[in-house]
Amino acid sequence: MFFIFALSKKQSMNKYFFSLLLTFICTGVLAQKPLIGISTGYSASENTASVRYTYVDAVIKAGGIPVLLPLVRDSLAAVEVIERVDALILSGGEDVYPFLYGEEPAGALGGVNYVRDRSDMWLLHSAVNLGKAVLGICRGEQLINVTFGGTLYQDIPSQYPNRPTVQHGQRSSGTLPIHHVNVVKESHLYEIMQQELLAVNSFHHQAVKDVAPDFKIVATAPDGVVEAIEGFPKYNILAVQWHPEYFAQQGDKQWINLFEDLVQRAANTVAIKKPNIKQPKIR
Ligand SMILES: [Mn+2]
Repeated sequence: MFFIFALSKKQSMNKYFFSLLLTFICTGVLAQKPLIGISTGYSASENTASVRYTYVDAVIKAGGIPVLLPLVRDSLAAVEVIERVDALILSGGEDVYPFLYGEEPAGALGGVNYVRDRSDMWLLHSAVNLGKAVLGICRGEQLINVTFGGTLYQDIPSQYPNRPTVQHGQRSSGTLPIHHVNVVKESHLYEIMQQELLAVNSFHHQAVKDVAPDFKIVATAPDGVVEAIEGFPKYNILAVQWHPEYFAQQGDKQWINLFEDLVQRAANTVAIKKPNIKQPKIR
């Protein structure tokens, strides 16, 4: 608008129209910054929706606009929300409800939040149907695996074969990497990170057991625990077991790249006609 007001009366109409055109082009460029929806945690007892600020800052640093998504209570609400964002981050949180992958609860199962499981599954289902890019983080990764037909270890320390040899439930700050992961070289994750060995943080006691059809394991911890899965080329989904947003918030360029990848994938939406995905059905 400054250009328009700065015009003197002596300037020709051509210049006026040129300035107007420039304003529209600038506005158009700014409008292309993608909206990145972030699923939030839900507390029934506190009546709140919330998410750690690390996610918000990571998206901003990657050039996206973070949009916090509160719980959706039906599939239609999920479609309405996902239609308006360009990509979805499924954030961390509670254990996934074991009935969703056909198991009875193990003794060491942590707290579950079925209302949130259902909401996240509807959001994911909508994102896949509408061809929106997805990044799953921690619980988000586990929920993606379960939604597409995979299973989980409900509790690594008591269920993982031969016992895990590295600490997955770290007791130090999330800004400190606590174990390494080996990245599969033929993977989208490797294309982003350009490294076969990554140092990551770890705040989980559950992990992927059977990987969902059409997904592949793209990173594992030294003890073999699954640390990342992806659904390319069928699904526009990358999911990691660690919390890259802590490192991105600190300004670590390599980890900001992971969120920039989501921002880039957000611009490339292709609708998939018949997703092979389960609807949550619990009685
Ligand atoms: Mn871990």
